[in-house]
Amino acid sequence: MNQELTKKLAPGHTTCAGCGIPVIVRTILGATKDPVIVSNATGCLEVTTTIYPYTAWKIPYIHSAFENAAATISGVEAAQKALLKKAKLKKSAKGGSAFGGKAKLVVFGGDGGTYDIGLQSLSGALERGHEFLYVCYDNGGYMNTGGQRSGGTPLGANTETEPAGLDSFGKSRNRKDLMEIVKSHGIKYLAQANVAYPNDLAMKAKKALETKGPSFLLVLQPCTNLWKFPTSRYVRLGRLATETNFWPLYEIEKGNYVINYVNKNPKKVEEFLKEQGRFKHLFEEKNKKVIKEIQKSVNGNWKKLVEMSGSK
Ligand SMILES: Cc1ncc(C[n+]2csc(CCOP(=O)(O)OP(=O)(O)O)c2C)c(N)n1
Repeated sequence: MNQELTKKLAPGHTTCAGCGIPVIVRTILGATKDPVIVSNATGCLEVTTTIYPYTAWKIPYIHSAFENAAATISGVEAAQKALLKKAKLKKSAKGGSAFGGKAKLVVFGGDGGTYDIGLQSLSGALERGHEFLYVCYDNGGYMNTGGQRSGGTPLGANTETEPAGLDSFGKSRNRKDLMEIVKSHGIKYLAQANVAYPNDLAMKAKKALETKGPSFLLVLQPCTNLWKFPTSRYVRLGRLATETNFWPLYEIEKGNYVINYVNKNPKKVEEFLKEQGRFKHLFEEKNKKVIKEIQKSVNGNWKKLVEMSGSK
């Protein structure tokens, strides 16, 4: 494996075959040459990289509880500021030494840890204006514990806690609009990305890591376990999410919206749904109205985004 890529997160982890979480972490951390300190909420990334007595992390790493990963990094930032003030830390560290100079501070959390359980600590850290990057890798469910629904699970998905059956078509509500929630804190940079577009993700990571103050990235991470598709379709499926406008790529920089991938002829959302076992039941006659509902919401969200970005 390319040594540059594995400088911060080693290959010796235990994520599922075909999981994109390590790609997300390496792409984002690869966007800076500065030292980095990571705070990680409990979840798939944490359990697969820190199996006692081993660790796949080659940089300072703090496993935080589910609800306080952003509070942990707030403390690290305050400590770093104090050390800089006392001249016990250099403003920049040549050669990437972990403790020699000012580090970039990054949080990783899953959608359960971000949309739901850690939202209060994220909100507090954003509002206080700490300088850090928060990354939510969104696989649409609480995966480390077997696939419960989260505030990020899409309408109609079959999950362990809102299963599809005789009287249920799966998740009964739309996803929370996490980007708008984060935006409302008035931070300078946030963006929605997708692991299937790594160059776009790297560009956004660089901007986010150079932002003075808090920044935020919401990254789609197709989960072979929950979404139920063959690993060989991983990139294809990720791209379908964007090609159907289900998961648009966009940035909000100082309040200005920029769409990074414009579909002249977007595919129908059905194309994305039909590839996944978690939406299989929607193709039964009695549930087809839910597909229409999803398409309606995708169209509405896209229209809003286009209006916000001022493009046609
Ligand atoms: C307060 C609290 N509630 C529940 C748990 C149990 N728990 C640990 S990891 C996890 C799922 C994490 O889901 P998510 O944040 O989406 O990350 P993923 O596992 O999908 O990477 C749960 C429910 C916990 N550790 N702490």
